[in-house]
Amino acid sequence: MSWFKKLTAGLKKSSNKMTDSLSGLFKSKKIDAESLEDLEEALIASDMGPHVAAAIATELGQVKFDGEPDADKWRLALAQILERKLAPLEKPLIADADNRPHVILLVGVNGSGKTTTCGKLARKFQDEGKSVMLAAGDTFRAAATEQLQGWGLRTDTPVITGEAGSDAASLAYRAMEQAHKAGTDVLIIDTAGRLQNRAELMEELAKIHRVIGKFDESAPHDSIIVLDGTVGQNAISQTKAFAEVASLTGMIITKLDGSAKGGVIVALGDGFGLPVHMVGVGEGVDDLQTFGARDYAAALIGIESDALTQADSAQ
Ligand SMILES: Nc1nc2c(ncn2[C@@H]2O[C@H](COP(=O)(O)OP(=O)(O)OP(=O)(O)O)[C@@H](O)[C@H]2O)c(=O)[nH]1
Ligand SMILES: [Mg+2]
Repeated sequence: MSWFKKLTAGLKKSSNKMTDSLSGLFKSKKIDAESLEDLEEALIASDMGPHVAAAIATELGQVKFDGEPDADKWRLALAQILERKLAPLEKPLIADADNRPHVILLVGVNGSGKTTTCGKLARKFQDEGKSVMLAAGDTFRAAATEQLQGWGLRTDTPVITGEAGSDAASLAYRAMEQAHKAGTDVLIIDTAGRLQNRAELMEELAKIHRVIGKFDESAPHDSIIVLDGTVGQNAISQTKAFAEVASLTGMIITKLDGSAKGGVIVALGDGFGLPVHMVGVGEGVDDLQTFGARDYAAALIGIESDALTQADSAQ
């Protein structure tokens, strides 16, 4: 299955919910206050947040159509608005060859998909011809190290590990030394999942950050929060909390295959000024894709991405 098909299939729960509640609106030839309110509710239900949903509904109400609007025209107009909102979030994850190594730190709450994303990222950079090293910075559980070692085997990537219960910051430092010595292009550091309200665990993250910076003051070059795309608005408070301690530079949103809350990306884009580097659409090593506003907007509304490209070139 192509990545776009996977994303569209994955976001079906989101787009169905939206088109269901929009069907009344899409049938009508003109938009009245009531149908705009329905639209707003549908957007909120997909987890865009009330503020963004209201802005989008207002914008759609002001669209001027050539001739009579029909369901397809409404849908396209909405997708265009979403694409414009999402476009500033696009920023591919690039490993700078001047960094030896380029260090990527992955943080987030328990189970958001950090370890899996480490494995997928290793594959991505290897596909680009870069050498990669993984660091098992989740030293809380022995099973976490084994899980990352599994990804190391699958992707043929060396994994730096420490004893269970050992200091995660020292491990990160050691991993940087080894990656530097080996001339590795990219070092990806996994960390233990932590709830944002556990102050001592959040402080540990700040320490990992500081220690990495001692080896190379420009590192970590990317400090990325991995967010579970099915949690909806909770992703907002997670990002807020992690941004403070981990100097976040970007986001990766996982589990968008099968999320009814795919609109949350629109809300995340509104609040933090952080880009969405990539999105996860499955558990396999290749199920990680660079985020594209056009594809995402189309998938969220359940139309073909080509429809947006054609509309764009027709203007
Ligand atoms: N469907 C789907 N599942 C995913 C995706 N990314 C991760 N998962 C699954 O989510 C579960 C948790 O993933 P992990 O990578 O272990 O998450 P984590 O953030 O490392 O978890 P902790 O280390 O416990 O904090 C696993 O079952 C993964 O297979 C995705 O994009 N889609
Ligand atoms: Mg993990």
